[in-house]
Amino acid sequence: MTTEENLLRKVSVGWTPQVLQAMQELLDGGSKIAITAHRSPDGDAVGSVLGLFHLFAAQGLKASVVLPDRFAAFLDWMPGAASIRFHSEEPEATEEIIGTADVLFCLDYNAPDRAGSLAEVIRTCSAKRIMIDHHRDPDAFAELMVSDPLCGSTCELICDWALSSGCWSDMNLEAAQCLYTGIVTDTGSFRFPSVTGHTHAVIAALLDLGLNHAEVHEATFDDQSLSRVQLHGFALSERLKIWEEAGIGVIALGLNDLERFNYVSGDTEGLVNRILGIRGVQMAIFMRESDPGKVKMSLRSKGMVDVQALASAHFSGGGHTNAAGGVLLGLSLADAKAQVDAVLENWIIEQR
Ligand SMILES: [Mn+2]
Repeated sequence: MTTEENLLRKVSVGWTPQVLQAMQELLDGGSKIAITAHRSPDGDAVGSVLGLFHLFAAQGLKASVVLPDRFAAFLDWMPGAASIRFHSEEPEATEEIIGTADVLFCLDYNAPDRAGSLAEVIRTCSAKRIMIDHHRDPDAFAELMVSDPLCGSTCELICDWALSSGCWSDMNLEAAQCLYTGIVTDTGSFRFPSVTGHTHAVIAALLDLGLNHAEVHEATFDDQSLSRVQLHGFALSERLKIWEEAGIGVIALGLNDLERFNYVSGDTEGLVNRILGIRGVQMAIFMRESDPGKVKMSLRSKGMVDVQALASAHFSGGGHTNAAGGVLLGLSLADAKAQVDAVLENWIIEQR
């Protein structure tokens, strides 16, 4: 059995022959292709849109990549990043791209709302929508859906598409670097339960193509500003509240805290995982005042502790069992903290 045949046995069940054929038909015949991902794009969002972009390019297909807003600077190094257009910066031009597309790829999100300011044009455009995603409870907004909540990243699903559609030979180094980045970032560097033997087999195949994984890690993780590292130190030493018996840790940062450390978008990424790294902590919550009256939340957990349920019930959010996000609107940071405290007190009682 060749490596490729071996890899094929475990590709996501989302890639049925029917879906593969329907997608191929949409790509054939000079269709105008646009690729999108969710707002506040993370490594998996940027990695999957650019990975697909490079795979298409290798097949002679030109695609436009449009994101709702800019991603954090630690992803700027990714090949093709400079060709991405942002709705926050060019609203009319990017709506035109999506509005006139024949095929619209919706990557790493499963409801138009997750694409923020692009939601309306995604919902109303005449393009055939192809959703490729791994979040739970998808909206049925796309004509073609590849939804696999058991898969650790959208980038792995894109690798699976390359394998199952027979275009793995188009996997160039640019695509490999982008897809590797998304898999690494969405799996917490291969540590989350969603990682499978197949995940590692796909990574092995990318390495065999000549991918320099050490370079990717260095570019992605070892290029932090001093003020960002100091903000993390401050947050952990001055703003962390631990609920020792319940195994919960909460950090809340206000606009004044962020200003003090010259905060730029992405600077608090990973902070929630530092909380989860504390012995005995089962649930980690990070709160950030993003505007007056708006507090964004990141939740992480270990094992069976379901932060997705908590986020969707109380914080207008969602995600995965062990990683979720949410938001509190119309509250000062102090009031938001009080509300989170109340929710957690109830949650602790329910767990008894
Ligand atoms: Mn993802």
